Amino acid sequence: MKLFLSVLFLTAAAVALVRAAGTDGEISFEYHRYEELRKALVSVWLQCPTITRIYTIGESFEGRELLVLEMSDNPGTHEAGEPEFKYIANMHGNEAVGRELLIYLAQYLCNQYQQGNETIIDLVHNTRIHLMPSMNPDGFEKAASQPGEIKDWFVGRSNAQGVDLNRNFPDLDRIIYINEREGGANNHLLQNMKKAVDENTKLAPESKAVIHWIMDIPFVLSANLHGGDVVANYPYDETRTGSTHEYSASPDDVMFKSLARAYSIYNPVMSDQHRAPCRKTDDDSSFKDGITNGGAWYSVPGGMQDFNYLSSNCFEITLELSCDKFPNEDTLKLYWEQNRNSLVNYIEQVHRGVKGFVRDLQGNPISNATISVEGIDHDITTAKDGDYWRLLAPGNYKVAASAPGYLTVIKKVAVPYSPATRVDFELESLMERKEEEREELMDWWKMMSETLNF
Ligand code: GEM
Ligand code: ZN
Repeated sequence: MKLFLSVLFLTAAAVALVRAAGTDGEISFEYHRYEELRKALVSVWLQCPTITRIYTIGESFEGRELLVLEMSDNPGTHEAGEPEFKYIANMHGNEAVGRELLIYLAQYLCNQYQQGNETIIDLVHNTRIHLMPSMNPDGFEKAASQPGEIKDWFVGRSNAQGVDLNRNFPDLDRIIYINEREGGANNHLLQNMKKAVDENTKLAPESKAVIHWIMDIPFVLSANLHGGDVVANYPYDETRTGSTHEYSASPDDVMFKSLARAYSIYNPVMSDQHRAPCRKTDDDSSFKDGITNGGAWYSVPGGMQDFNYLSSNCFEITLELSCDKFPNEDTLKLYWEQNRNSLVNYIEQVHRGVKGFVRDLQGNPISNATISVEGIDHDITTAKDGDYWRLLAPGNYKVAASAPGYLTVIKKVAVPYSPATRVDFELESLMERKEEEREELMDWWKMMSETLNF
């Protein structure tokens, strides 16, 4: 309600703003403080009302809204079979480039949609895209309030309670590493623990809000935008042994590399083999083609990236976009140009692998069915309408759909680079199977007794 009212209030102001600046269709490359960020999102909504929606997932410690701009041909609803994507920026409040890039991305997608760009129209029609420019608005205000153009390296990184949000997520890596050795779940490790999340006093409000968001929406793919280096970082972030640097492959290592590369390849700075490290003292030895495994770079326990992968169906990578965390305003246009194609191409990756529906023989959707791929020890599950998306690199796979009380079905699938291969499953209920067998037996007895004249 509060948001709705303030949106209405902002409407007039934003219309005036759009008209005054004559920015209809243009992007203004400047920093946006909290109020300006709100206005910028509202003006995208005003310009593209049929394909956008603004919502909030909660509040920061100091009460600022955690705003999201959604883009879809049907804003506000999950459409059966349509994958969901998210970008989150500025979880470290002092890392300002990602925050701005998501505002520009929203403006760009809206402009291109209106101008008839077929690629963007297809993307918006076939994907539900969520953009959260700032996960740590309090930290940003603190960083941005520093006088002068040169900002301190750390001021505003944490939230207003002093919590580093990228160390604040439940450390599911430790659980998965035990399960790998001793057996146990290989996905959705936080199942039935929503209450424990709510009661956990160590979780910052920003982390809590994002955890609920991840649990509530069937996200398929995501990226987390940071700054301070230039690389696309993929799971796992935490090393198995606890050592500081150690390649830490997830079961989806091949696909994660491909996803990270899909970002870096269109960013000329990120993919430059001869790029000098951001600082002479930096150890970039794990970087290749603009990508790195998280653990190989340095171990991060309690990060958001691995939390996505281990608690939900969502694959997330971490994008480091600039050597400076809070660069001069006049460089923002350059960062946009370096990242624009990467940002769009990365969203397109959500349409790879295998996708489809799991239903029973009557055609009813089976939600929470398990989709497993032979050789990859990480299952995903179906959403409410029985719809699923299993990101996979090109190759031949055996994909199984199973659910308690049903017979498992296995299918062989050839997966190209893209688009996703459609594979639907029809599962026979074990109850039905038993009933069928009983009827067959009865028929047989009837026939026998008739022939033998009992
Ligand atoms: C990082 S996150 C990205 C790097 N991940 C790993 N495993 N090295 C952090 O949270 O420390 C960097 C940043 O703050 O941007
Ligand atoms: Zn960061």
